[in-house]
Amino acid sequence: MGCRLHNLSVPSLSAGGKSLIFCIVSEKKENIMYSECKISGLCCEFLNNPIGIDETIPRLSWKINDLRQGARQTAYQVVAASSIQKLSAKPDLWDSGMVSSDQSLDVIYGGKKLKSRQQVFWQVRVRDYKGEWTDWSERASFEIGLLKSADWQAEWISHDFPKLTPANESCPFMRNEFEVKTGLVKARAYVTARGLFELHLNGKRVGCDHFTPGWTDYHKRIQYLTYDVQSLLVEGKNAAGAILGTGWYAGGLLWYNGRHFYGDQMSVLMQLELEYSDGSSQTVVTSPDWKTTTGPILMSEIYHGETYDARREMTGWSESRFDDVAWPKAKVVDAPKVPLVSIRSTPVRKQEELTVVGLTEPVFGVHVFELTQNMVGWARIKIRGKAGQEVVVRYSEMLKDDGTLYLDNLRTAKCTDRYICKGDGEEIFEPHFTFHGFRYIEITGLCEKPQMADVTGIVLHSGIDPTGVFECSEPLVNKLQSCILWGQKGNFFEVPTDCPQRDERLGWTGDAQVFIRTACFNRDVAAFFTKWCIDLEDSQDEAGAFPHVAPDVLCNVKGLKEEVGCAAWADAGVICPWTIYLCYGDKRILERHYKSMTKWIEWRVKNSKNLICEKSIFGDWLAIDISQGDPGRSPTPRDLIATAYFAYTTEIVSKVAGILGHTADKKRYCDLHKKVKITFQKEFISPNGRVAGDTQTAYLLALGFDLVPVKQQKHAVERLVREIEVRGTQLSTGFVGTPLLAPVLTKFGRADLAYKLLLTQTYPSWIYPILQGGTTMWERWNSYTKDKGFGNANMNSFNHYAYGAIGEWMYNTVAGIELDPNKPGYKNIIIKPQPGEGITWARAELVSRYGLIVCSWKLDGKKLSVNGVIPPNTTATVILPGKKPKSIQSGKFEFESVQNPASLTF
Ligand code: RAM
Repeated sequence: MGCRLHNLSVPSLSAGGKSLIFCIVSEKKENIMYSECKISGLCCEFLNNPIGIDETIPRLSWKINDLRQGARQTAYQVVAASSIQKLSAKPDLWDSGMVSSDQSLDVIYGGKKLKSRQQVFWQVRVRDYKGEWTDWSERASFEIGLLKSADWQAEWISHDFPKLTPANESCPFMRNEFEVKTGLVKARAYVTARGLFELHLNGKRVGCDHFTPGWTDYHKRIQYLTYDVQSLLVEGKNAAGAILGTGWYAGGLLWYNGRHFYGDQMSVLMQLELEYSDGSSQTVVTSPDWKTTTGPILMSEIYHGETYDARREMTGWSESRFDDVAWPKAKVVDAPKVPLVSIRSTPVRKQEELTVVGLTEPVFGVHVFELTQNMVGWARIKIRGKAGQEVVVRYSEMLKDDGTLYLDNLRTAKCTDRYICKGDGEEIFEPHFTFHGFRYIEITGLCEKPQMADVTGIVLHSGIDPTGVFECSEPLVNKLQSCILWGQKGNFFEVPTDCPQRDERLGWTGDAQVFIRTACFNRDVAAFFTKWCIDLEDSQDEAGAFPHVAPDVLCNVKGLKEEVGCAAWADAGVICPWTIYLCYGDKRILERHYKSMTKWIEWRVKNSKNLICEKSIFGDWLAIDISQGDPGRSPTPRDLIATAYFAYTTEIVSKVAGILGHTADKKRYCDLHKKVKITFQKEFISPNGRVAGDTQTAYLLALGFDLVPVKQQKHAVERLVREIEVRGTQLSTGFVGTPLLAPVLTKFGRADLAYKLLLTQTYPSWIYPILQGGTTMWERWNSYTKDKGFGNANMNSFNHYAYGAIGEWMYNTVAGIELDPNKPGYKNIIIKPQPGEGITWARAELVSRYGLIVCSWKLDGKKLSVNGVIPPNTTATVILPGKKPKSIQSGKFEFESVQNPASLTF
């Protein structure tokens, strides 16, 4: 339990601003004042002391805290036992012995076979670079969940009232009572639902997770959660209760008012396992003995909001001695035919609170509250009203000129909460199974004037801990970083979504693959993407094509099923696991998805004509020069986009084959990559370096994916530069080209131009939306302009992270922290800041899995000073303008180089 609401404010983005990492690290009580050498941060499968995991050969990781220059691990020893006592006395599960190795991440558990419910306590000690052993670390633990279907004795139960219809959308409440004997020593609740669930025990909500059991393709797998509930139980009579919501399973999904995508009846499964000091055990399960009814939640839908009638509250409904005589019995329903799997990532939780900074009444009785920030979650509202009085709460990201809510971009999503007062003095309302994307909250139906303090913005998103800070001398770029981060927070909601406000909120594959590198800088998304890569693989069709969204809910939409395999979107199936491997050093994600990656490449081979691919449904989505207003009709030839991506992902798969030791495959994909590259060159590149289409995106793909022959590169770069300059130094790219702009210009010696584009303030640019009032990334460069108003409402999200993919370049080029693909997970770090005109200092921090990396530079005339920190057990290669690359050991570093920044050469 013990959830804390993190009230993290955005760090002050000035040179002297407080480091966000410092706040986070100290909040987690990690020892950042390193002593000689200590071990901390023990985790298992990216999670701290997880319970209920289903990896039977889990991997263990730790961090080494050692301030000494060159500190590193030279050996380790891990011990594991089935109890704390045995861990100290004689570990009965595993003793790795002394292993001479610097591996501190993902050490594979090599002890006795683990079975369902097995609890494992473990510790590690390491030998430092001076040959001295540390003390044993603090103890950590992990616990296996229910591995076999036979482990489940509980039955799936449902409500006994008519199936969900628009007329009956009430959320079922379910309950039962049970006895707990004396001497309870352990209690676990294993729980899941078809729909969303809230579990209650003795009047208290279990855990602090929301939107559980999360979103997977429920036709393929359903996640369950495990909670330690010992502290919620009492000796004697106890009660358990569950509330169910429709969620993604049975609620509205997509823009045509589709419902019941996976099923039309919600159901819950709960198994409470109790262990006593005398060695006995007891299991409490959902069964036909449970009772069910409807309560105050008359409707709660992800897109549409919640209607809550407080008069119907049933005080004490999940406590013992509650009178449920009038409640009908629950009914047992068929168990799903798909596996139940343990949740793999940290669920959605309340993460921050935002206070109201403005309150207006643009129309009599219509109260509009303003937050500082466009956000995702809901509003907590204090209300005083008469019994039966209905208060209506609506949400919007923007206001119209008259100060009322701009709702057009929500399309069919109603995003409306209704609260019917019980008339009991001050009442506090927060919805249950809905979320909204908003900066403004409108309340009507109040009988007295509200106060600003009556409303609070509750920010919800998946558990993705902060890892990155970026700041520099240009406040507008710092604001851009803040917009990117809020775009990530708002859209990392169970799956990486495209937008959190309208009737969509889907796991668009293209958006995710262009943003994933940036996401990995800002936040710890290892577990989040480990889970979503499974969703991706689940969504792959038999033939090997990946769809536009995962979980794939577009497959039933007329015409869309045939569209699978779209370049840059479907390629997420290769790029996402690969990026997680690079950023976190996780080889298992490659092993797990290797087959699916190769299947995708083979699909391309089969569906190409002489290795030219054509499938690029969305083109360079939302590029500037789109014809006939169709966002997919960009002037960059579609076959060029598709063939470029074919080459790119084939090359990645050839590398993966090599890493995994599949020698024959490696050869096959290396050869295939060469052939596709030659085909691309013949088909799309003229002898003088002109790339078909002559668009920025065409050059960016060709140069960025290394498809241009060396002798033509100079010409291709010149044409790319010309294309940018003839527009008055402006970009024309869409979702496909934009992420490549700054990296490609930098790679080919034109970082100066990348800086110019970054700092451009006119349309189209990253800064332009900020000058129009943006606090998040927008779907279009001109989603709103002060002179022309709102863009096409049909597709106009004010919280859309795709263009935020520039964040990767801000971290790795402006600030200078980059990974080394040959030593992934930042085992070797590339420190390569590339200052450019207009910025005089920059600084980034990144909490890698090895520890904190810092790189900070400032320019003083021609003098460039760079300093920072490399974590223990890693090395770095420092590459500074005009200097030879230098290898350094862990610890602090400081360098100077004298160079004219306008002519920086690397
Ligand atoms: C829209 C969204 C999404 C994009 C697709 C093609 O619905 O903008 O981001 O990937 O279209």
